[in-house]
Amino acid sequence: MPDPTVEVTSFMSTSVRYERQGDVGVITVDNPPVNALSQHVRQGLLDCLAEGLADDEAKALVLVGAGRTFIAGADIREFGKPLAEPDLNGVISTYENATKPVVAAIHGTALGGGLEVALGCHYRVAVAQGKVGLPEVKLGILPGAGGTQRLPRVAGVEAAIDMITTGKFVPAGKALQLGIIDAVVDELIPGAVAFARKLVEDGAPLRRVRDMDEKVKAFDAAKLPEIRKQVVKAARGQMSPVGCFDAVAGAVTLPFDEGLKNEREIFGGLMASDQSKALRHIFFAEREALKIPDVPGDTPTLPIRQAAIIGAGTMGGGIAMNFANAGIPVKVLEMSADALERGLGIIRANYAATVSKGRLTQDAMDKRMGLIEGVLDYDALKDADIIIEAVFEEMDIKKKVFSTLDAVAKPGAVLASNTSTLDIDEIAATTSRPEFVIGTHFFSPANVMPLLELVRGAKTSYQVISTSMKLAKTIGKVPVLVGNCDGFVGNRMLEPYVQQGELMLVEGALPAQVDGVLQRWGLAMGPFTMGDMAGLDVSWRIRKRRAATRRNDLFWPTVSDQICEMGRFGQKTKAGYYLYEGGSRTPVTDPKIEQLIVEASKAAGVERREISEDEILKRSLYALINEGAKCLEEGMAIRASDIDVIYCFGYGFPAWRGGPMFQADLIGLDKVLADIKQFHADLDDRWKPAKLIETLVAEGKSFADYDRSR
Ligand code: 3H9
Repeated sequence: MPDPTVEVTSFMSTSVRYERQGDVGVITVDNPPVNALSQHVRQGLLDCLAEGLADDEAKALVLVGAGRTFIAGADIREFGKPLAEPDLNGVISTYENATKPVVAAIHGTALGGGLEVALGCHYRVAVAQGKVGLPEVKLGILPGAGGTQRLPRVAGVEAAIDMITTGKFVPAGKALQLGIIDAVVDELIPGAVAFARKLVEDGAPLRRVRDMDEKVKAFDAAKLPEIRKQVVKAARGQMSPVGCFDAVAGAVTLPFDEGLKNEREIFGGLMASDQSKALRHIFFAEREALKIPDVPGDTPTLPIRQAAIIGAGTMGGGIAMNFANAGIPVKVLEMSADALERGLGIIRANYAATVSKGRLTQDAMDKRMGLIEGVLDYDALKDADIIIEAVFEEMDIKKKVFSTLDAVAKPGAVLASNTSTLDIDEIAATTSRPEFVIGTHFFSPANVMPLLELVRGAKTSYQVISTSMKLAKTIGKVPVLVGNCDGFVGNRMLEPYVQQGELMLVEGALPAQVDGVLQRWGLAMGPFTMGDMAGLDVSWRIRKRRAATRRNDLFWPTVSDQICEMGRFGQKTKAGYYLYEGGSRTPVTDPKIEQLIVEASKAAGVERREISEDEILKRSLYALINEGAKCLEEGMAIRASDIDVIYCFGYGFPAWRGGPMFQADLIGLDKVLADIKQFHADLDDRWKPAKLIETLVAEGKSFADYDRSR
């Protein structure tokens, strides 16, 4: 039913409309799902403003978003093509120069171009749950519609640099303190309309942010070089934070219009960069991964009101924290009171560390701890809607746990195994309900790492898949559904990658050299630093398990085994490939290990040679790509972009490189294939090219084409 108090004067655009509430005109952007600023919205904003200004009954105007949010930014789908008129900067300056007061009314998230539009309004109000932010940096660009010039004018230069170079969101209360908004209102439209009316009554000025330069003038420009250094360091090769900084610095050093021009120039360079393409790819890939082709989007999900975790070790504890953080009560089962107390103690210490850094209040910590209940008896799990087993990675132990669970868990409970390599069907077969069994491969530390590989067994039901995907989002994870094979997708790909690292050591490289090349390229860490962090004993155990079935015609390097035989398992034993003295996490080169590597070359009869940076990079990256292609052709990954999500969210692959499969397309699959073939000829059969790559190259296609065809 239309509201009789609202006078609808006309509908000029289907996505932006103008209505009047008494003496205040309301412009509503209605472009689901997030009111992005598509071309028709930009045009609608201009048309409705013109109508509001021409409406003699309207003394002031309010701009609001329909549905769940204010405007969440430019329409990212329009990027990469020539932008159609009207241009957003023009729309914003038209609002800024309007002859009646315009108030932006914010709920949900006012992001990117959305916040820039709000900053073009004369005043801004928000509901308490509203948030604002300029997250363009995460898409490899900068706020290109005046955000880098207007935000420092309202929030101050340091706060603006922080927000714009990190993309962090700021809640309404903080936004008010910073001066980004002018008031927090209880009810969105009534509050904004009342605020607008009061402006008219008070004869408040048409305040243009571009003219508000007290805060930028008060800032000491001499501080800029030092802040820039910090931004460059934190960016670790990503260009957009630095571009963002340089544009904000322009707000300090240049007059407004020149600052805008400077912003525009940097924006153009960033928008055209491969980094921005990569980051936009990952933005959409993360969302695409939620869509499972054969599982209907409207599959009903099971309610998850009570969770349970088996095992209070590092993994179990981290997983439990995810549930508590999301407000879901969780029971943690251990076999002895001592182990349980130790596990709960670690959780408590983790939370306390966050409190001490000021990132969590004591009250919130107490609430979260209150949601975690330690138990010692399987019987206590009988009410749980999901039970995640996080015990030792050994098939026999997991099987025992699952047959016990089958007897205890209520009908309809999801039974999940947190395994990183084991066969989920073999585990499911120990229960009478394999359709309720799914693999949940969390990454360590489980309370921090965003990726969750969900492993689909042969019999896992649609409902369990849908429930698990939804639950993963609820607990703040980035889920990717993968098939059931040894190592699933992420770890399966990691194996040939790490093997190339180990082979290169025997051929002539050293750990710090390999790690250094990959880190400089942007990876969070190279294979040896990563092995030391994860624990070298983990892969040692897996290698032993597979020793009987591995190919005898290939050379298998033994350096890692020898290091493990010395009792050096990495960071946890203060020594692995590197030394970690005094509990430090910084790897220090150990001449003993370098000697061991040189000896290993001798023992293998290999004459050590100089291994170039290019070779290290290609052999590492192409090992991932070739195995990734095999995962795709076997259907273990649904799409190439899912693999990119796995690598960027779980393995420290820089999002601004877009993931290994995106890199393959960027380099050109034909070039990648030619190099793989060369490695195959020069090195060994590990480099047999994946059939899918050969087929795609023969058809002149890329991984992205392959994704689109499915
Ligand atoms: C910008 O503004 C540049 C300007 O400075 C300068 C211009 C000159 N465009 O995330 P969700 C889609 S750059 C197009 O699942 P949530 C998304 O793909 C932009 N589409 O929802 C998904 O589609 P599908 C700066 C967009 O509730 C659907 O909406 N802004 C856009 O979990 C639902 O999304 C940003 O970077 C968009 N801007 O989270 C904000 N945004 O259903 C980016 C979303 O087909 N967006 N979609 O898969 C977000 O951070 C989150 O989407 C948001 C909602 C927090 C808004």
